[in-house]
Amino acid sequence: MSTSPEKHIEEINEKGYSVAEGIIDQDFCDEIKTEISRLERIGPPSIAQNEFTGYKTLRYFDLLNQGKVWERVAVYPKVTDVIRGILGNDFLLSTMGTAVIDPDETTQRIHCDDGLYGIKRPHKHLVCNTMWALSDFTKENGATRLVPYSHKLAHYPDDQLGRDAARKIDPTGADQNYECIQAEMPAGSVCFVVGTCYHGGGANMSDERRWALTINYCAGSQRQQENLMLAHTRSKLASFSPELQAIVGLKTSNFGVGHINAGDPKAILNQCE
Ligand SMILES: O=C(O)CCC(=O)C(=O)O
Repeated sequence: MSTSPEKHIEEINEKGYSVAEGIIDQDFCDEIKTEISRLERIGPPSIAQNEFTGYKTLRYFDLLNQGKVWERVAVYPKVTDVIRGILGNDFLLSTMGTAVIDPDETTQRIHCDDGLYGIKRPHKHLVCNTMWALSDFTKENGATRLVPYSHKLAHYPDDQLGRDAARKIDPTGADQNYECIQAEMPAGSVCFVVGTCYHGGGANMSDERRWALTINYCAGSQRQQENLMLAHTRSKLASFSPELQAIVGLKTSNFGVGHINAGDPKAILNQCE
């Protein structure tokens, strides 16, 4: 069973990740899976499949332009309560994707999600990812691999020094040079992974699909991975809930980042396209 947001925030700060079991209702998991199946019927995944993204992993993006269900995913309170404690009140939605791993997928390269910003480590929390288990995550079907305490390392995982440092944390065993645990969790759970934590998808050695989402948030000071302000028409933005409008970027952060003419960017909703 899941514990309080404070417990998860404490654990993320300490270990780099935390699993919140059973925080997504089964009905909601089913609704999301039905929506992913619909996306599959109407078109191919958004991203070219490659060694990093996986050859047997379905990754759909631009989800807020697909179905209404994604609007609820983005602002799911049991998730955003924890995100707020990690990234601050002015956090933003950074990118929403599916991460559905089919049988015979191999392990994904170990990486960290804020590596793309290239900021010298260690640094304060700028990104927090949430891995949503829509079906059980097991070692056999590719549960996310994580390197505990790696968020404190001074090097990125591609860096040889980073690999050595990770080995020092736990010198027993090796998996792509890292000692990983796997986020085994029942359907309806969410694994929070801070942007500095080394992690990667697992190999799916089972004969079943691992259904998952990767919903990624960033601090208000950072650029979002998906260009969410340009991805939606003004009328679409106007139809979002105030909370969703704020986290896609219709607000200023840190008292000034994201302004339009020194004012609240939300004013664009009253202007013509
Ligand atoms: O699928 C997973 O378990 C991890 C996914 C991930 O880390 C990524 O795609 O960046």
